[in-house]
Amino acid sequence: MKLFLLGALFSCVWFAPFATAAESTQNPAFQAYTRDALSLNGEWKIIVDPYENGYYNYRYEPFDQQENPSVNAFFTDSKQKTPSDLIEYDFDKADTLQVPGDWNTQNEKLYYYEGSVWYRKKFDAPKANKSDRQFIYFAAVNYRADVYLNGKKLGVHVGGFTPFHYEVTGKLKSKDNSLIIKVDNKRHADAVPTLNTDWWNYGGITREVKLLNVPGVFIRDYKIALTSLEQKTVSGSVLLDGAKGGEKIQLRLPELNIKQTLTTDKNGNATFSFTVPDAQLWSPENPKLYAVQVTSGKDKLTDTIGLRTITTQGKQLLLNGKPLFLRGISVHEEYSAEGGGRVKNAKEAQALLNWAKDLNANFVRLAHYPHNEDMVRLADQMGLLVWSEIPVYWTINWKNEETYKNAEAQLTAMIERDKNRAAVIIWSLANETPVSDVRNQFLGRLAKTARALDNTRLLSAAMEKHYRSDNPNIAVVEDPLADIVDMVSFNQYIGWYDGLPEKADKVTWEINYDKPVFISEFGGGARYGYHGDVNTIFTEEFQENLYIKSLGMIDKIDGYVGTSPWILTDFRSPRRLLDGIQDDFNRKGVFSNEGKKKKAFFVLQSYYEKKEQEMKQKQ
Ligand code: GCB
Repeated sequence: MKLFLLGALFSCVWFAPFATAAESTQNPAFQAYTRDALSLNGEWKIIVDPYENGYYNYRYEPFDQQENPSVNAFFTDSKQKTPSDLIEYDFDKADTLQVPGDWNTQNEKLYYYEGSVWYRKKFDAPKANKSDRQFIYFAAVNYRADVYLNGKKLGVHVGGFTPFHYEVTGKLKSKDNSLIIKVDNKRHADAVPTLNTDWWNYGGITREVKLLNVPGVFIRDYKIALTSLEQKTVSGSVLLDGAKGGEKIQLRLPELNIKQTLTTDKNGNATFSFTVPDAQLWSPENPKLYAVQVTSGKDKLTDTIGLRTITTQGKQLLLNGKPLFLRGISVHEEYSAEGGGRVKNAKEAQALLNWAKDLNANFVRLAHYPHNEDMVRLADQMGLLVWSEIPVYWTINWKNEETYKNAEAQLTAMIERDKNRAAVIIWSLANETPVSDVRNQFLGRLAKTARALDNTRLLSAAMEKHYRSDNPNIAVVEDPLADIVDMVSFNQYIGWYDGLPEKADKVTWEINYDKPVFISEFGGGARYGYHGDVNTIFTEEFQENLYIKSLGMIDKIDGYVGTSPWILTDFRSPRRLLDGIQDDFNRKGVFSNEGKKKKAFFVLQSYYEKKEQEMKQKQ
């Protein structure tokens, strides 16, 4: 009896509405992008299940905690054996959705849906050697994924924008495997992000799914960076999974004539360091990438990497030791030009980055969560510097340790995935979070984690301004977080939420940190094609004037090293309900959601052309 009670108590804790950190899968880094794999993208069967009928029995106990789960547990993927069997679902007859993809823009009935949808994919396992190992890899599922293979649970993952994987060695059948995911995008107060955001909560398997086949001992991860600009030293490490120690690894950068043989320690780890005196450094002007080949035993991993350093010196930002000005633009991972929502392939990512290039940008702030890997890899190729952030946005339950663990897991997964991308120069910890002791501690802990994982990049966070109490025309940025980060970044909306654009003529700034200053957001809304005078809100002229005034103001800020105005394109938000103007879109894009240029686009474009010339003259 006691045992039973204990069990009941345990299952209450276990089935909190959002997965606890302990429940959520631990996800050690896994460099999977360039590996050959069986794609599990394409058409998936789906069952929309708002009451989670396929998950809980009528006593609201999860089926997957029962020894003999009912055939009505959806993950059993059951079929009638006799005509009298009562089975109340049938994946074979169910509707379908495309993966990758959000469900909201694929099916009208799901436009506003927040809840659970079951996804099923059937596949045959590819032929493999006996000693090989298999992994199912998800590039991202928003927000919670309960994953089952052939009726057995593989695990739970929370967090909508980072990759995770499960080893399935020995769990695959040669034919007709059933992979089932319950995807749940309900929002929760204790989650990251929390209930309130200014973007659409797109649900679904939003990024690719694949089955990887690797040798018993394989290259799980590697890290490489230019660690000394003066000596041109490149260093890093390789991690073998399944290793005992003493394994040999070959590391090659053929174009630089680098051939190194490394030996693993007992944890399968091997470090390296060498100099590349003749290497070209990566920069927006010359985004030079070098091929890297890592081989060990039967395994081989290939990649391309850029070599550069990013540092600060007082108020200066330095790329490869030279002053850098960030001609930026903020970007949501959304491509609505062809009706779609979340970016679902490299072509859409490329379209967004091409628009940024058209602005003459050299920098994209990928807001407000880690974007897909295509985006970051394309930025590497196109010479666009990147700010990457986690969805620690507005209000977060700072006091809850589970919330902290969740944020830390997302930060870790973001850094682990993109640590070899030269384009990424900044990890951002948070956006517009109200100052308090608990928040400072929370973000302080995140900063420590980020620095321990990666000491070759800068840390920042989008902070806020206030006005001096004795002078309403002096804006101040003062935040304990500014002491922790490398670049003082803040969002400000003078001319939109804060007075009319003319106000920018009067305001001056007090930012007392010996650090570079970056304006991570400013902007205002305009409906493409809506015209009027500069004081008519939501017209292109209003937005154009706001850009002229804002750029004039921020240009005078001491230590100013760049900006990423809000935002590249109009994007869907449930907070933007004004009929005829917003129609569910935040209209602050310099492009419309169809990719049409508003007047403000041209203001920013010519400002960036001017800035580029100024920087060239200085060098
Ligand atoms: C902000 C937020 C951003 C919003 C934007 C707005 O400060 O960081 O997520 O979308 O303002 O449009 O209000």
